[in-house]
Amino acid sequence: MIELNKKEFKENIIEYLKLFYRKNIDEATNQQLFHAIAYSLKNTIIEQWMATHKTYEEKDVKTVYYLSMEFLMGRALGNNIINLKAEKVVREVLDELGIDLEDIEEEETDPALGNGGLGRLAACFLDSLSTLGYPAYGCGIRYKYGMFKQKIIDGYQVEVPDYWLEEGYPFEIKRPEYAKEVKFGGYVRMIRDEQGRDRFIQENYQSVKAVPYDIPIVGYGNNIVNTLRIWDAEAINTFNLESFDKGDYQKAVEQENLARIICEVLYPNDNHYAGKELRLKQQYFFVSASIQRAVSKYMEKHNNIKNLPEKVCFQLNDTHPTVAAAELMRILLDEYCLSWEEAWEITNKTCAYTNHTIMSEALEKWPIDLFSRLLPRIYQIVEEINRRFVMDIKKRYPGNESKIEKMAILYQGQVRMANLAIVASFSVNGVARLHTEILKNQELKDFYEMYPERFNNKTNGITQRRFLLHGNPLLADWVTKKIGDQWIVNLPHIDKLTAFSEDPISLREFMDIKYHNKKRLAKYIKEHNQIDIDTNSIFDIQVKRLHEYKRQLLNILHVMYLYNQLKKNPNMEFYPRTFIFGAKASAGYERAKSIIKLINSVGAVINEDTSIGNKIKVVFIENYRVSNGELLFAAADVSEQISTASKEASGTGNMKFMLNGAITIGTMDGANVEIVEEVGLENAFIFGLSSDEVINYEKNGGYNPQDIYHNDLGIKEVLDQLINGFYTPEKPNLFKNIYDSLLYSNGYEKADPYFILKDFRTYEAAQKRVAEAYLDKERWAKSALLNTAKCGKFSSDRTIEEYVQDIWHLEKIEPK
Ligand code: NTF
Repeated sequence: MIELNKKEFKENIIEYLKLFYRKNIDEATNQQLFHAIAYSLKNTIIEQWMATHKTYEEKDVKTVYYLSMEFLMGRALGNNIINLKAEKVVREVLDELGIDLEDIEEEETDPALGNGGLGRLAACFLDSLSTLGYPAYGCGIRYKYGMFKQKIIDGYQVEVPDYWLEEGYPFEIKRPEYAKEVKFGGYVRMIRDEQGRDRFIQENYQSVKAVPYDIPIVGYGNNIVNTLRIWDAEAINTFNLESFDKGDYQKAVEQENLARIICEVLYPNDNHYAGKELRLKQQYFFVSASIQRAVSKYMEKHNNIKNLPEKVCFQLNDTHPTVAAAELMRILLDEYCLSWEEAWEITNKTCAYTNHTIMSEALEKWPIDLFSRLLPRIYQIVEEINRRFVMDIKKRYPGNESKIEKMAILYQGQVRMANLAIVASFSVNGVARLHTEILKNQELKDFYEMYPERFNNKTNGITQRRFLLHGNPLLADWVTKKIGDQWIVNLPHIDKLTAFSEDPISLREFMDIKYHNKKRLAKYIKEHNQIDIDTNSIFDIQVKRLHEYKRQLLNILHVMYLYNQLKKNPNMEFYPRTFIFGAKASAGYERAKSIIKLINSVGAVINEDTSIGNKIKVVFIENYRVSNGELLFAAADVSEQISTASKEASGTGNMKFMLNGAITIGTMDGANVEIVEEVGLENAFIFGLSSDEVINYEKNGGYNPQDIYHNDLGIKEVLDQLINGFYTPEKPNLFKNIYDSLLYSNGYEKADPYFILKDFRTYEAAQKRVAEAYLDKERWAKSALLNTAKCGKFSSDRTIEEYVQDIWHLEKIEPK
C-alpha cells in the first residue's frame, strides 16, 4: 500500500507554493493553497497510478472502455482524500499549517463536463470500477466550457459560461505521446494494393490532432488508480510555407478552426437531441481517438487482432458514441485488412450499448447528407451494415415491410443511431427494471424479438463514497459507529441499521443529524438567497434537470394550491414546509425556462406574505450542481421523484436522497419502483398513474384535461392564477404558455402531455399523507432511518459487478 507520507506531504505543500507562486504559507491565497495541496496529493496518487498500470500490463488484463460524451465528476480534492484514506493525515497537516480543509475544498471549481444523470452515472461508475479493482478507462472530451453556470436574475435563468480550466486543473496530465489523427470530410477512393486487394482511402479531408489528458480515478483504500482520459483537439499542421505553395492555404485555416471549435463547449441538452453538425464532429472526434488508441495499445502486446474481444470491451453510454462500431469496422477493414465477416464478428463481440431514455425527442437521427459529408468512409460502412441487416430482416420476416420501416438503420434520409447501436452490439441494456421492460415490450419490441439474448437490465446506482461519506460526514460517522465501516465498500451492509429502527435513542440521534444538516443548508440558503427558512419545517426538495416530464410544474402548482388554501383558512392545521427547487434548463428550452420563472415568482409572493405566518417557503437554489447537491441530499426530509410514469428511465437523485434518509414522494417510475420494493410501500408516498396507464392513454390519443379544469375548482383557481396576473401583476400573460400547454393541444403536442392535471389530486393526497406522517416524529424517524438502511441495492458497486458479470467479464485486481 502506497500511503500519503505526512512529512513529505507537508514539505511539498510549502515547496509548491514557492515553486508556482513565490509565496510562503501565510502569504498564499486559498486558491493557491488549493493548488499546492492538490499537487502534493497527486504525488501519492501518481505512485499508485503507475503501480496499477504496471500490474495491468503484467497480468495482461481485459479492459473496459466506457465511452461517454459526459463525465460529471464534481470536485476531486475531497473525494481523492477520502479514497486515499488520507483524511486524518491531511487534516493534521493542514491544522499545523493553520488551513481549513473545507475552505480549501470550496476553492475547486466543479468540473461539470456533463448535463445530469447520464454524466453523473458515468462518474459514479468510474469510482466503483477503481474501488472494485477492475481495469477501466473513461473516454470523453475535454470541453473548454462545461455545463453553464446558472444565475437567477429577476427570477429568470441566465447562462454564464463555465470556463473551468481558468486556474488550471491540478489533477490532469497531458499525454501528447498518445495523440491520434482524426479525419473529417473529403471523399473515399478505392485503390488496388500490391496484393491485389481493394482498399479504401479517404482523400482531401480535414483533420485534427486529438491529444489526451489523463485524470486519475482513485479507488477507495485499495491502491488502484484508473484513468479518465479526455481528448483535446489541436491543429495538425500549423501554417507552413508548404501549404501556401500548394495552394492549401484555405484548408490550413479551416483545419485550425476545426481544432479550435471542436472541444469548445458541452451541448447543454439533457434528454434532447438538437441535430447540430458540430455535435456529430465531437462524437466522431473522441470516439475515433479512443478506439484508435485502444487498438494500438492492444497491438503493442498482442499479435492477433482477431482476439481483440478477449481484452477489450467498448461500452457505449447511450447512442452518443455509436459511431464507435463503424470506426472499429473501419480500422479492422482498412488498416488490418480483415474481411467484412471477420471484422463484423470482432466488432459485434466488442461493443455493448446502454439505453438511457425512451423520450422520443432524445433519439439521435442524423440526416444522411450531413452524416455522409462529414464521415464519408464511416457512412459507407454504415450503409453496408444496413444492407446486410435489412437482408437479415427480409430473410426472417419475408414480405414484412413494416419490420424494415421500424428497424432499418438508414431510413427516410436518416441514420438512426439507436438501431445501429443495437445491431452492432452483443449487449443492450436499460437502466432500471421497469425501463428495460418498456424497451423490450414497447420501444424496442422488434429488436427484442429478433435478438432476445442481447437484452438485459442494469439498474443504476450511486457511489456511497461521495454521497454519504463525503457529502454527509455526520451521518457517515454515526453509521460507522453503529455498524462498523464495511458499508463504505459493501453498501448492503448498511441493512444492519434496521436493528436500530425501533430504538428511540438511535432514532433521535438520526434525526439530530438530519437537523444539523438542515441547519447547514439553511445557512447556505441564507447566504445565497437571503431567505430565512425554518429549520423545523419539512424540507421538501426537488433537484434535477428541468424537464416537463420530471414535472417540477406539478410540484409548484401544488404549492400554489396550498397557498390558496392557507389564505382562505389561516388557522387550518398546517405543518410548516420549505419547498426547495434546483434545476438548470437547456438554454433553448423556453417552456422549461418559464417554469423556472414561475417557481421564482411564486416564491417571491409567498415568502413575503406575513399573513401565512411563514408556514410555506419556496426556495430556488441557483446553479444546482454536484457540490451543492451534496448539501441538499443530506438535508432533505422529502425527496420529490414525481416524473410521469414511464418517462424517467431510472433516476439516480432518488437514490442519493434515500441514502441520506429522505422519504420519497413519487410515481411508480424508473428506479422508484425498486426503491419502494426495498424500503416497503409504507416508507414512501406513492401516487399517480402507472406506466401502463400512461402508455395506454398515449396510444389512445391522450386524455381531456378540460374536464378536470372545469370540474375541480381548486385546480381551476390555480390554473387561472397563471393568466390573471396573480403572481406577476405587471405581466399577467407571462405564464400563458404554461396554461395553454396544460389545457390545449397544438400541432405538435396533446393537451397536458405529461398528465399533470390527471395526477394532481393523487399528488395532493400523497402530500397530505406526508404532512400527517411528519406529525408522528418517531414514526417518521423510523421511516427515514429505514430508507438509509434499505438502500444497499443502489450502490454503483452493485451495478458495476453486474456489468462485469454479464457484459464485460473483467478480472478483479486484488489490492496489494
Ligand atoms: C438519463 N438519460 C435518464 O433520464 C435518467 O433517468 C437516468 O437515471 C440517467 O440517464 C442515467 O441512466 C439521459 O440523460 C439521456 F441522455 F439518455 F437522455
